[in-house]
Amino acid sequence: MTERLSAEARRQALGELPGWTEAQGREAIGKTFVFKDFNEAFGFMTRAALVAEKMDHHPEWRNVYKTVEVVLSTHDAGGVTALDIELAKAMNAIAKLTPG
Ligand code: H2B
Repeated sequence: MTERLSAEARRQALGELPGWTEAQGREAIGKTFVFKDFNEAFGFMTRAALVAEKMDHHPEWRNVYKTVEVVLSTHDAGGVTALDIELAKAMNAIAKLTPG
């Protein structure tokens, strides 16, 4: 099983992940993505979903119109692991491809 990152390792990883912060009240990381409109937001979610499914690692997320709130944690490990960092990086890369 993938290991939980220490608080220090989490901080270091977050330093290289623009927009991602520690989630409040639980061991997880989060980011709110804001797009141009619903079409861009849902396009992002569609691309991210395909990556997540391939990784067998799935986001908790909430979409309201052009905003997508994402929280990542590894439930099996009870915290943040390298899988969350990898998915967060992929989401940032996907969002960059999305005009808006
Ligand atoms: N996604 C996330 N975010 N955390 C997990 O612990 C997790 C998952 N576990 N997707 C996977 C699926 C697990 O339930 C399956 C059985 O591999």
